[in-house]
Amino acid sequence: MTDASPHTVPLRQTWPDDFVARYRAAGHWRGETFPGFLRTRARDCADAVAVVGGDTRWTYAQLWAQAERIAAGLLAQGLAPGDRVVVQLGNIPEFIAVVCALFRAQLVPVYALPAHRLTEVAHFARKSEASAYVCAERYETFDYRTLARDLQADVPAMHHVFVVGDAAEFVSIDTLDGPRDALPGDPDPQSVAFLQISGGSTGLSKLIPRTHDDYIYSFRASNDLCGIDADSVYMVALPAAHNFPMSSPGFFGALYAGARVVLSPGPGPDAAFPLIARERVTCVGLVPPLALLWADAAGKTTHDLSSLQVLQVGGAKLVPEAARRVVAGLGCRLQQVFGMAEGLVNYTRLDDADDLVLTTQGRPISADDEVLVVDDHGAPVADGEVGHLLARGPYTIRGYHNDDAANARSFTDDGFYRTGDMVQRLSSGHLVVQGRATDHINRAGEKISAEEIEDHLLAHPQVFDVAVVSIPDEFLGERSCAFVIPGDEKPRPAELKAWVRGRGLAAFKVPDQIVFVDAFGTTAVGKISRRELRAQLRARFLAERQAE
Ligand code: OOB
Repeated sequence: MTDASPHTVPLRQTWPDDFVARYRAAGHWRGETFPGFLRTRARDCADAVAVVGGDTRWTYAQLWAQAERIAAGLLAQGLAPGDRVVVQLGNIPEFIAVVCALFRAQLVPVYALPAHRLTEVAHFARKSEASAYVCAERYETFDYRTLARDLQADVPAMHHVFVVGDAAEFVSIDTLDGPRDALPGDPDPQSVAFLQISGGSTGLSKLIPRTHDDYIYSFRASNDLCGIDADSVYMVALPAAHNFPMSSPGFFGALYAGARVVLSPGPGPDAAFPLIARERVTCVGLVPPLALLWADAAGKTTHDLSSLQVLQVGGAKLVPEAARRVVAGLGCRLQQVFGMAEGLVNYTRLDDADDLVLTTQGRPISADDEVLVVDDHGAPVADGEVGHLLARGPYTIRGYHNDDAANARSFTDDGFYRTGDMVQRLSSGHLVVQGRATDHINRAGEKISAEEIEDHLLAHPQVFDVAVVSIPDEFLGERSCAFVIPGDEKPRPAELKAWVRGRGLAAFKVPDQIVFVDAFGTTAVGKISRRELRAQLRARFLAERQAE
C-alpha cells in the first residue's frame, strides 16, 4: 500500500507473523481499536460518568460527542488521517477528549508532558514530522501560547496550533466543528495509534509507536490484575501523559471498563484528598516520594479516604521500608508496578503474600511476556542472581520510530527489548529491581538522560568539562548532580542552572546540585568511558559525604 501522507518516515510497529498468530490465538489481540471501544462504551454506558475534572463531568455519551466534534473539526481545518499531532495538556478533561478525538479522526497523538519546554517539544515535533500542536492557554502558571509561537518559528512544518482556553491568534478547541460524514472508519487494529515518549536513557527522548491491539491488550489485562470494573473510580494524580496513569491500568483501562476517571489537578494530598472523598476514588497510581507524602498526610487529614482500595506505586523503586510506611499510613492494598513506556509492565498481584508485595516489583502481566535475566555476555543467570532484564511480548515494542542507532542498541537480533534495568528474578517469577545499566537519573519517576544535560552544560562558555550523575536522595529517590570543571572563570551554580533552563528544557532536568572540581582525577590508565567516569565521581562524592 502506498502511503499518501506527506511524511518521509511511515509509522510502523510490527511483530513477526508467527508472533502475530500466537498473540491472536491466545486472545490477547482481539482486533479492538480505540475509536471502536469508545463508541461501544458511549452506547452501552451512555449515562455513566466517564470523566471528572475541574467543573466538568462528562458521561460516556458526552465524552464521545466531544471527541466526534473535535475530530470532525480537526479534519475540517485541513488535517488528514495519518497526520501526527503533538499534545501537551495537563490533567484536564480536554486532554482525554482531544486524544479520543485524534483516535476518531485517525490522527496520531504524540504525547509531551506539561513540564516539557521548547527544545523538547520541537524535538518531538521534528522527529514525528508533526504538523499540529495542541496545548492549553495556561497550565500551572505557564502560558503555552508563547511556546506555540516559538515552536512555529522553529519548526516550519508546524502549521496548526489548537488551544484549550483563550486561543489568541490560534484556533480554539471549543470552536472546532465539522461534518461528521467526513470522519473516517475505524483503523487497522495493528496500525500505530500514538507515539509515546521514552525516558531517554541516552541523549534525546525516543518515540515509541504503540498499536491499538497491543496497547488495548495491556490495559484490558491490567484491569483484571488491578481490580478495575464498571464500579471503579480511578484517579489520575500523576501527569496524565505518563504511561503509568494512562495504561497501568490508567485512565484508558478505566474507560475500557466503563469506570469513572477523576483527574486531580495536582499530585499532592491537598489537591487529591478532597477529590478522593467527594468522588469515592477506589484506585490511584503514585511514584514512591508521593506515596510517602500521602501516607504521612493521611494520618492528619479530615478527608474521608476510606473508599481507596488499591494504591499503586511505581515509576521508581519503592524500597521495603518505604512500602511498609505506605501500607501503615494509608491502610489500603498496596500494588507495586514496574513498567516502561516501551511495553513490559509487572504488578504484584492483589492476592500476593504481604512479603512479596513489600519486597518485589511484581511479575509480568502476560503468560506470553518473555523475560530474560542475563549477564554482560547475554547468558541467562540463575534465579536469584542479578542480571540485565530483556523483554519480548504481546505489548512490548520491537523498535522505536525513526531511530536506527537506538534500535541497534536497544533490541537483540531476536527482538528482545533491552530494558537497561538490572533485576533479580525469584522462583515465583517476581522481579526485584536492583539498579540499572544505563546512565539516567530517575528523579521521582521522571527519567533524565545524563548525556542530554551534559551536552547542554558543555555549550556554556565557562564549562570546560562536565559529568552528570545520579545521587541518592531521601525524598526524590535520586537527584541530579553535575560535576563541572570550570573554564577560566568559574560561573556561579545559579547561573548554570539558569543556563539549562534557558536552553528550553523541562524544569525537572535542571541539575539539583552543581559541584565544581579541578579535574576528574581518574585513576585508570588511558581513556575511560563516560559511564566509568560517572561511576567514579558518584563513588567519590558519596565517600566524601560519608566522611563528613
Ligand atoms: C514507567 O515508565 P517509564 O518509561 O517512564 O520508565 C521506565 C523505567 C524502567 O525501565 C525502570 O528503570 C524504572 O522506570 N521503573 C522502576 C519501576 N517502575 C519503573 N524502577 C524500579 N521500580 C519500579 N516499580 O516508569 C512506568 C510505566 C508503566 C507503569 C509504571 C511505570
